Amino acid sequence: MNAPTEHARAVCPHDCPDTCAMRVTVEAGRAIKVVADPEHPPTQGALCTKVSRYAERVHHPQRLTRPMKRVGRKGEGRFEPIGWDEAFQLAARRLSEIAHRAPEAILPYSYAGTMGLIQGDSIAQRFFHKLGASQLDRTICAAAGTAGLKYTYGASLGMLTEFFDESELILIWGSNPIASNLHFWTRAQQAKRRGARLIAIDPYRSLTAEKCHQHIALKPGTDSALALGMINVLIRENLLDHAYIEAHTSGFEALKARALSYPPSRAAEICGIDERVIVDLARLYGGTRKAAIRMNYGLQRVRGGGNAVRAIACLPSLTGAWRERAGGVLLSSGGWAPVDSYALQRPDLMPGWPTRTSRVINMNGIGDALLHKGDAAFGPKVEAIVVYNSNPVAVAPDSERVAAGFAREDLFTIVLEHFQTDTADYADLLLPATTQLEHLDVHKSYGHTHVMVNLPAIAPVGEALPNTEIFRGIARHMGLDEPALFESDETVAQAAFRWQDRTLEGVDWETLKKTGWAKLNLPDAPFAEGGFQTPSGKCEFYSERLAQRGLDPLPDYLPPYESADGAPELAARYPLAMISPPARNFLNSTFVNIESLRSTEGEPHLDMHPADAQSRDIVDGDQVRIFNDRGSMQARVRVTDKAREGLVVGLSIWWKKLAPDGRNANQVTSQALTDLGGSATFYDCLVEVERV
Ligand SMILES: Nc1nc2c(c(=O)[nH]1)N[C@H]1C(S)=C(S)[C@@H](COP(=O)(O)OP(=O)(O)OC[C@H]3O[C@@H](n4cnc5c(=O)[nH]c(N)nc54)[C@H](O)[C@@H]3O)O[C@H]1N2
Ligand SMILES: Nc1nc2c(c(=O)[nH]1)N[C@H]1C(S)=C(S)[C@@H](COP(=O)(O)OP(=O)(O)OC[C@H]3O[C@@H](n4cnc5c(=O)[nH]c(N)nc54)[C@H](O)[C@@H]3O)O[C@H]1N2
Ligand code: SF4
Ligand SMILES: [Mo]
Repeated sequence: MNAPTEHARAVCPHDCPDTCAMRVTVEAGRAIKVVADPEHPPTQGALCTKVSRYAERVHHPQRLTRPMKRVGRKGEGRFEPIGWDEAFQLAARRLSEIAHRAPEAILPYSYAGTMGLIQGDSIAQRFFHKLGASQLDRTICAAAGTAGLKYTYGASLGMLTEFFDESELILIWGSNPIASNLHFWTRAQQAKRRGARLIAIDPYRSLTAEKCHQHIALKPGTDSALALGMINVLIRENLLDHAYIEAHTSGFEALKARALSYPPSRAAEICGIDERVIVDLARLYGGTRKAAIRMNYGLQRVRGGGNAVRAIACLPSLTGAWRERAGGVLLSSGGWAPVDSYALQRPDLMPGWPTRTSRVINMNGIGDALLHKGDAAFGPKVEAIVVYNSNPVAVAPDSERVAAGFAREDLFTIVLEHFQTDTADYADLLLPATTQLEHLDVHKSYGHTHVMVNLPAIAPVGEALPNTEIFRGIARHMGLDEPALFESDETVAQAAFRWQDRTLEGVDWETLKKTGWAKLNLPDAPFAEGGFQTPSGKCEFYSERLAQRGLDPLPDYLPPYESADGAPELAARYPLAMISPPARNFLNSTFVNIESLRSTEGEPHLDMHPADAQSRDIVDGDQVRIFNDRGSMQARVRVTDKAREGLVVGLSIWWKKLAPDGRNANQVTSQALTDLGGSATFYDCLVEVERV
């Protein structure tokens, strides 16, 4: 009895482009080991360090195992355990009362704690749609890039990741794959061994940039200028594939006119790099057949993020790199999978749908939204917030305001979590959710093109329940009788994909459950013969849809809100640009409470250029205060030229309560939104730094 058993069919649930397949070893009902599924090609036989420790996280002594209600003051984090029935009743009573009066005073808040389509946004969305609650615009991460791709290619589509190892040139642009896209990095290294040249484009000499042949350290938020400078050279030196441009793109003449106003000298000035670097880069790019670009979201967390992605996305259509399967651009492959969002989320359950839809609140403005008193323009004051799959008090920008919002005595807060996070401390009701090893889910990936199934390996830990079951419980106690709210996870899973789609030929739910994954049926070189998903079917250099919205139809450089170009007066007071990209051993704020991973990161650091340190009388190892008008945090300085002059880097996202000063980088980030998509601008942030 109880001999260890091996379960295949688990999927890493984290917000990571790699979406690994895992195998779980279970002994006496406990998961004792999680390893890579050796048979799943994209996983390449290895998980990252973080998720190799997944069993430690699942059975962590601090896992939430019982529902709890608040007994202390808001934010104090003191709770007492209650039964599920009482928890459901408390939730149902309060939500019913508000829903009856002002359904839009209820706000769901969630992101990608799990990327699973079932425990992500299925029953939860149906529930909030049925109530007529406000909707959340889920824009904290990728919305600018998503919009950039949509207006250029038609959807989140790109090169297939498996062909990067054949590339002759790879531009790793706004991406740090050693930390955040490990399985791509393995392929990039294979390409390198075959003679490919790797170039990192990043203001910071990241772990990845350090290992590339060349590192182009531009100023943050200036990528569109670099791309337009490259386009200028490609055009002037005729490094173009005219046949491809003619057949598969639209708006070339207009783009040409725009790019001619970005000679390399001007672009170099904007980017803070040498003119020569741009000319050489463009010549190399234009002269290489198998030229690939791995963009990632790091470059679009600034005001001009959408335009930057658009400008870069134009490059392979100008040179015809798309003709090669090892050429093109990959930012996200998420749009290839035939996910049936309508069936999963059922927007038709909204009262008055489709003519009347609910108020939409952009999650990047959650601080302001929670502090808004309500008026005709905004709608009713937010009276209840239900948080799942996210930790906004740590991850959302302008955190002083976020925390002040969550601290409101009159706000009813439900948090579904694995752990008592910074956000959980503010809950009125804290409900224990299952982890990926304890529930069913299905996945697509934004870094490869497989669809996958995750089957539960163990029973729920303690009294934890899947998100879906928690929402069903609340709905039942509210007396709702809409059948769509009570479908089983397996029924919902079967509706998650459009099985008739040609990309899923020969695959159905039963076979997918058995095999664990299926590779989408796609051509190796998706745009070799055009076939973009825009209204014109072309790669749209000029976007009619943007023009119709009164926006610039062509990609352009927009100075960051917080920069010497964008706000000279602010830059005089706060001269340092701060970015806070992911730490290798955390996944956003997940894993910060896992001791072994936190101890590897050590403590909050700030990387600072020697010249910037010297002029502030700061030496390596000093404790410093980082501040601007929004707030401040402390960190230990590492004086290093990894950060270009004028830039400081604080790898993130720390739990505030596990940082020595109880604060993190989002104390200083802003709620301002990007040009397209309404995305967050975490890396568009000016600060000053002083020794404490
Ligand atoms: N280990 C680990 N892996 C992760 C995550 C994690 O927290 N930890 N997070 C996951 C999530 S949610 C996401 S969205 C992805 C994010 O992964 P990436 O998209 O790779 O994004 P970032 O780490 O934000 O940024 C990558 C690089 O962009 C650089 N950068 C910052 N600003 C600019 C700019 O203006 N221009 C350019 N060219 N570069 C810039 C940063 O210095 C950084 O080295 O990773 C996922 N994977
Ligand atoms: N300063 C700064 N801030 C950033 C970023 C940055 O680079 N710098 N990156 C931004 C980006 S790209 C992103 S994507 C966001 C990420 O922000 P979030 O999506 O909030 O990601 P996490 O911090 O990982 O928090 C996810 C939470 O969901 C919980 N969770 C996981 N699975 C489940 C489940 O099945 N059920 C329930 N109920 N809970 C679950 C986890 O325990 C975890 O606490 O942060 C953003 N914030
Ligand atoms: S976090 Fe990314 S690399 Fe690590 S196991 Fe999950 S999918 Fe794979
Ligand atoms: Mo993200």
